Amino acid sequence: MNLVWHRADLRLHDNPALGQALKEGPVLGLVVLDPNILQNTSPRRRAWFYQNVAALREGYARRGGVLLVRQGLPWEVLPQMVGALGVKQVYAVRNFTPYARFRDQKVGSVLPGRVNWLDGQYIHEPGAILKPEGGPYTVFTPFSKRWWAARKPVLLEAPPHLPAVSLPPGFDLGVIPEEASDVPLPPVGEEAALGALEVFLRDKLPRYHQTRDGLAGEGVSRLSYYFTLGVLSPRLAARRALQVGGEGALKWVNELCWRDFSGDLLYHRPEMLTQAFDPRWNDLPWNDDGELFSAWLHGQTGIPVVDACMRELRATGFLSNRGRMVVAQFAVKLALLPWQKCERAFRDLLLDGDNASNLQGWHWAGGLGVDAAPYFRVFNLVTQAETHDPGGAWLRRWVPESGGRPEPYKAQALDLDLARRRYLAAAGQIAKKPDWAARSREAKAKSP
Ligand code: FAD
Ligand code: IRF
Repeated sequence: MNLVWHRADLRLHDNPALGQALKEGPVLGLVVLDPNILQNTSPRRRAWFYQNVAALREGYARRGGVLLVRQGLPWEVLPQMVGALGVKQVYAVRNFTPYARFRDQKVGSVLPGRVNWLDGQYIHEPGAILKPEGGPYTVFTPFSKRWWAARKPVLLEAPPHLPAVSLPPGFDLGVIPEEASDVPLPPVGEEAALGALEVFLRDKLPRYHQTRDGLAGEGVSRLSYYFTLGVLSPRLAARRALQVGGEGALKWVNELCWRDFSGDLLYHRPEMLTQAFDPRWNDLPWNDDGELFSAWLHGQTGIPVVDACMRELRATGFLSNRGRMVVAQFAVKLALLPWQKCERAFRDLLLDGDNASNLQGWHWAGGLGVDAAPYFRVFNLVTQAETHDPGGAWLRRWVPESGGRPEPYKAQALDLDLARRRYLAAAGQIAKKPDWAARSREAKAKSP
């Protein structure tokens, strides 16, 4: 008997860990409810995780299989399960966050020779796309050129049936906790995700390149919360989009490339969890103002576009990419709030909250050194709303006090002109300093 340990791959379709395990014989699925992860997240996100685990269990059951669930530290739970069930081998899809690598290294060391790591969380896994001369990319466009040119992985079908397994009599399958979410959750499970993918491809993909930037998030797929938990295979999604084809498809798959780029950045530079990607930006004059932070977080700054974004996010667990850029840039460049605190609070509100993508988004929007975004680009918060919510229907919906107008609807929590000047003065000084960290990395990459 072999074990498939599901983590950020809550799916049976295109699951290389399951595919490999099935070649060897009967399999049992396992999810370990890990207190290190679950105690560090919000109720809405726990609820989303639990419900997708329950859907995976149903998927196993429908095919004649079993998904076990246990609570505890993986490096304690897995050896117990291996012992109790006479498991020969464990199969898992590789993950890449700093915690995942710590955890998986520990599990590997308590089960030597028994854990098999497979690719499948990304289209091209972190570490796979390197510069011709070696070393990771820090700028998206050259990364993406190489990414597009790389041979794409072979996809796997969901198995129609799973071989029967016999468990010791009375063996506990394990309970999946129930937790109330403070926002309505999207339909759960891989069938729902695959269905939503097809609807998106049919209705929105053809015009995606023109509509993706709207603040209301109407032209986009809203599949991110499935990708984050691996309920939907990004490899399959990209393949289906390219089969449909057209300019929209190329743009959309390029966004999945951004997802891979995010994973790659964090993999090579785990210090971006707490430090600016370009450490010179650590020296911005940060302002840990509790009142301003709270006004930002609760959508009470008086600036309609910022408040609409944060209120929508609080109420739904989702926000458009444009909206995310606006509120992150406001928090970092204008409010100079400690970005680590904002990134964390923001992630807890997102159903799709993902370490790597969220960090990349914050570093990028905040001008902290990811990609080539110039520091001096600071959004005008009125024109952002006018351009990306023409007519103001989205603003009116989330900030009725604004009447749909992009100008401040009450005294602002921050004087924007002053803030902009303060940021540009400080950033201008920083940008003049030599980038020693980048030079030393380049020197290291070049040295034989
Ligand atoms: P679509 O436009 O339909 O794109 C398809 C998929 O591509 C997305 O589902 C997502 O997996 C990926 N993708 C799209 N844009 C990006 C991007 N810029 N970076 C990485 N992947 C991308 N995305 C997350 O999944 N989790 C996060 O925690 C997260 N935090 C962000 C924070 C900030 C400050 C910013 C600017 C962006 C963040 N993003 C995050 C990226 C992006 O905003 C969302 O992935 C996207 O808005 C989700 O909507 P969608 O599924 O409709 O995307
Ligand atoms: N993975 C697990 O193995 N166990 C858990 O309890 C997990 N809980 C999660 C909760 C939420 C809100 C998300 C993801 C998980 N995951 C859990 C998947 C993790 O992303 C994955 O384990 C990753 O490797 C952790 I969103 O770094």
